Amino acid sequence: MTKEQFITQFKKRLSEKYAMGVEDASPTELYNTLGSLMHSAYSSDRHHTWRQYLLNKQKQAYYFSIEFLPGKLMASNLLNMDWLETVEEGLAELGIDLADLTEVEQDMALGNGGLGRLASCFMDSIASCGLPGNGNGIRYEYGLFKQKFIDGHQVELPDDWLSTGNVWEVRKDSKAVDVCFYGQVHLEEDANGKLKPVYKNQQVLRAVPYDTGMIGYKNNIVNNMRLWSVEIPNSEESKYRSLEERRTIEDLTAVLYPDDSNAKGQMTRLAQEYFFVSAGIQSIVRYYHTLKEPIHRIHEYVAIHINDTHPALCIPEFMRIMLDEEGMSWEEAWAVTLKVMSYTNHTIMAEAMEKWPIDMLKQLLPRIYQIIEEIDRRFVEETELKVHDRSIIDRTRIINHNQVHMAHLAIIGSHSINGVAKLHSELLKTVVLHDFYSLYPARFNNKTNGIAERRWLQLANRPLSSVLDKTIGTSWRDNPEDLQQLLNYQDDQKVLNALAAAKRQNKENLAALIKKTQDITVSPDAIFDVQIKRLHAYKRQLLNLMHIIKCYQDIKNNPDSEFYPRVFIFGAKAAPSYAYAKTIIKCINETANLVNNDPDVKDRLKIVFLENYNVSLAEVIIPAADVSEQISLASKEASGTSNMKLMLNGAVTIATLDGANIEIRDAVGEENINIFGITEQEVYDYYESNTYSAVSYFEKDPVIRRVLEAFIDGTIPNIQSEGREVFDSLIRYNDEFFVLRDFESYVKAQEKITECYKDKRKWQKISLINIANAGVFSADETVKRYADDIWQIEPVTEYSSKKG
Ligand code: T68
Repeated sequence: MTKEQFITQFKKRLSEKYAMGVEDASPTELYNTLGSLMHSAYSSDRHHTWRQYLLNKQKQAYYFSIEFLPGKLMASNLLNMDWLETVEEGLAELGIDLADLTEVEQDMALGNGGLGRLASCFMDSIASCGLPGNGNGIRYEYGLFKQKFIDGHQVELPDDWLSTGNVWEVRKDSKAVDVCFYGQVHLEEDANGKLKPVYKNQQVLRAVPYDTGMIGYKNNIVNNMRLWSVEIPNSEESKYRSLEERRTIEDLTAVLYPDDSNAKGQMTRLAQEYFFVSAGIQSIVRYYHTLKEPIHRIHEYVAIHINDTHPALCIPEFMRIMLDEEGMSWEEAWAVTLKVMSYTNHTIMAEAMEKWPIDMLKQLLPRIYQIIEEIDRRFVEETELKVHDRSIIDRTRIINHNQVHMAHLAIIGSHSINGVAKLHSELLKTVVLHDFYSLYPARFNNKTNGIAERRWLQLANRPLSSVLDKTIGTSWRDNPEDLQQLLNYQDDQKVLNALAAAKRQNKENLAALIKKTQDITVSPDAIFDVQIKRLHAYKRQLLNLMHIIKCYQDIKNNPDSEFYPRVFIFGAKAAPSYAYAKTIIKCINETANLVNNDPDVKDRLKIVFLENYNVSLAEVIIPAADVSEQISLASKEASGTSNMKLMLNGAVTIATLDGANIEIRDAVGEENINIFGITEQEVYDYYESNTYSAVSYFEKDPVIRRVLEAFIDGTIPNIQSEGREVFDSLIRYNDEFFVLRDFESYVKAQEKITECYKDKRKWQKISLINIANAGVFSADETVKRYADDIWQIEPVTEYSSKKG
């Protein structure tokens, strides 16, 4: 498409849609016009992709995830369609700035953090690699809450993201399916002597799919992300007489549970899980039948991926359909289920491991519960023959202590179980899932996470992208590993200066946003030190805050001493019922108030906690970061992905040896990253010996004492109860995440960073080395490994007649 063609089509579409010319149209109208033009353009590719998969009878993967976090889609769709430049120039000619239109789009925030964003990076990469893979999830009417700070406290407001419409989705009424809950079930013999379930008093709900095209990068492939929404089926209308009754049904897909630490709203959450699982699997099986292949070969055409345990009901639901609807024997059904299913674990935190009370599962999903019971019974029977020590059965079976263990179900029913970084996958084998590893060693594997480098570099950081193009050519845009070529320029002052200038531009951009949204003035000359991730005790935002307080106290004690200016930037949401996380937010905000307004500080220290951290904000923060804070307690962060995004954008990492930080260190070399803190082995040694004493650090280290006293002695105003809570968590409750243990080495690593930053040339070189080595973390590579090792799917080749 030429620029002229675009302009003509754009004006025509605007006139058809709104009966208007460009001069009269609002940004929203212009945005909708462009969106609808794009949608029409990629729809034929989408149809074509689908036809190819069908005609080739291509094996397809389905990524089941209770969260997707795509952010905004306009710019990334334009990039992947190869329209970006043409559209930008065409719009400019009409006096329109594309950036003003993308402002209109609301973030699609159907996830909490890493897990949901990973799912969306994978969607982009799967399509971009030409792989037949689709997403399956829930179309929440409200996204993750909008975060506001009132008096320093987090307040949650609804995120009504659909209020302005959604140009990318297509409602597919013809593909709706019924999903059943509650009632009673018993088995009866049919005419052939087979046992069949007979149901009474079921609640039938309608699952309606909304499909969003997942556009591959310049390859004309468009896959599908299918999100399900609940409705009351026509046949059931008469049952729900009051608005209130209807509302309880419709609430099923209303909100995303932002909570992974607390058991509130359990029944709805469980119903949500079954709802999207059942709808997704029914639609897959229905599609499979159009291929006219025998049902016992379904694993040759379908791979289902269980993203964390939330979709683990895929296993009994798939069994149900194979048994009750396809008439398979248990053995046949189990054999195909195992081959179809695979599972990724994203956490070692025990409290995030899902368990459901038996009574609840039985009541909500009686048939599914029967099937889980039988899976459990057979697992016990089979395992008894394999092991000497019976206690392993108690630790691994699905149903135990009145609860159903979803991770156990996912592991027992999947042929592949992977962790998300090398260390994490090792810990799964040796500690967290060790019993399962001893039973099924061949199922365990690692797939280190990756990021969509198109979004996180090409789109988010155009100044850097243009320096890269000029220095190493443009091949890195297709093949991020080519960023390695930048290593040839590590001593080239001109290139280093150009990189520094790009960083400067991004910092000015962020500084402007900080001024606009928080009314805080920050200088781009300062070090921009960034910690962006969900707020959680194990991620240790508190360690960061303690270091900031130490810096503040140093300045106060010695106001004329030299202190290199730093801006500490936070972005984080706390789960609404996670009180401690909210306490930390309050403490950071009140410290910010104190420090930012203290004349003694003379602007050398600034603290900015950006409200409502989300994908769009990340796209502004990450390119501007100098320092990347990856400071979780070793062993606790499964992988992390902001660590990869920040490195790709030239930030220098300060990190513990946790998650993918270890692989980042291996990629850049010890001297180009700042490692501190105890190792995962030391953490486990402490657990074993029970010798950690937080209070001893408080007693023997005057710096720690001074910092902690600031929480309770009024130094930081307005945190009477919060400051006490933090103090107690460390001293009274012995500092669960070893913050005091790591404090001294963290401070030293921070001092090293400041010294290094002062040596501009050295810093720029380290930054370059980080960019150059970030290519290995491309999600394209990650999904190719999933495709080869787990899903056994292949990229499309035009109408190959592989399967006749
Ligand atoms: C994250 N997990 C990991 N979970 O914490 C992070 N959990 O290390 C990793 O990089 C990322 O997954 C991708 O693998 C999550 O984000 C959740 O958000 C979550 C939500 C509900 C329940 C449990």
